[in-house]
Amino acid sequence: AEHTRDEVELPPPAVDNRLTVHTLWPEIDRISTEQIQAAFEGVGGQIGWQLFAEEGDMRMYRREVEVDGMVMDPLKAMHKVRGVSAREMCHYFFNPRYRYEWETTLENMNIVEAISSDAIVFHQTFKRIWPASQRDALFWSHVRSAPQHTYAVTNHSTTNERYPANSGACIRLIVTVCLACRSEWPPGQQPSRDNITTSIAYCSTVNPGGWAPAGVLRAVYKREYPKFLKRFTSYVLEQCRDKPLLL
Ligand code: 16C
Repeated sequence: AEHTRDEVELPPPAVDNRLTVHTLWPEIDRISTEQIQAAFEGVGGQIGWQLFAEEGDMRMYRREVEVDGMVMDPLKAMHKVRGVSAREMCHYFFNPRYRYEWETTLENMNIVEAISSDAIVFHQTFKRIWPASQRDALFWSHVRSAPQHTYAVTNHSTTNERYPANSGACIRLIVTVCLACRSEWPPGQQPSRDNITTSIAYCSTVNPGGWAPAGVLRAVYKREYPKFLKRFTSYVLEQCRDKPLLL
């Protein structure tokens, strides 16, 4: 059968062999496993999580954490989307081809190393937040499948000799992000665009890496995280419209 270009680039159902022989593999495997597990743990009953945004099925919580006066508030968001699969959601989040189309904080993105079909190292510069210095990030990104129709992308900061931190105009921020998605459909039915529901758990911790005013930073993320999740989910819905469901 003919394979569409999208189909051959979908997140693979099993870990790519080229990744398991890479020096980063033990770290990528450990952090991805931890992040995916934590992503689906609820925020209810856990002390310190505050709801700060709610719209339809989307809920966003944060914990206020400051280290030496720097805001490092962890974020946890839950959402539900009908009509797309977990694998499709993760495909659009992981694949750099689509990033400029949904990522509004981005100024520039470079591929530092294409490790495998399921792992890439990225260097990104972000739009400047006045009055702070511009930020950049260097991180690996890994997409994998997990039991119960789950796919997840984990992004975690790393280092690279060719991209030294704080050497130019940018301050290097440190990031750990996980987008975990799980699909469900009514028991006994065939999954289709009409009956599939995907639950999304998005967790993010950003260490600004250097001084940034706490008030400005909190105001920016309260606006930008909801904007990102709404924009990204509607982008994926739009991309998948009239295409066959890929599980
Ligand atoms: O997860 C997201 N995107 C992925 C692909 O790009 C990847 C990115 C992670 C980096 C997230 C840090 C973004 C910092 C941006 C700073 C500039 C924002 C300017 C916006 C004003 C127009 O995993 C989606 C990421 C959604 C990000 C929402 C914004 C979070 C702000 C957190 C505060 C950062 C401290 C900056 C210190 C000045």
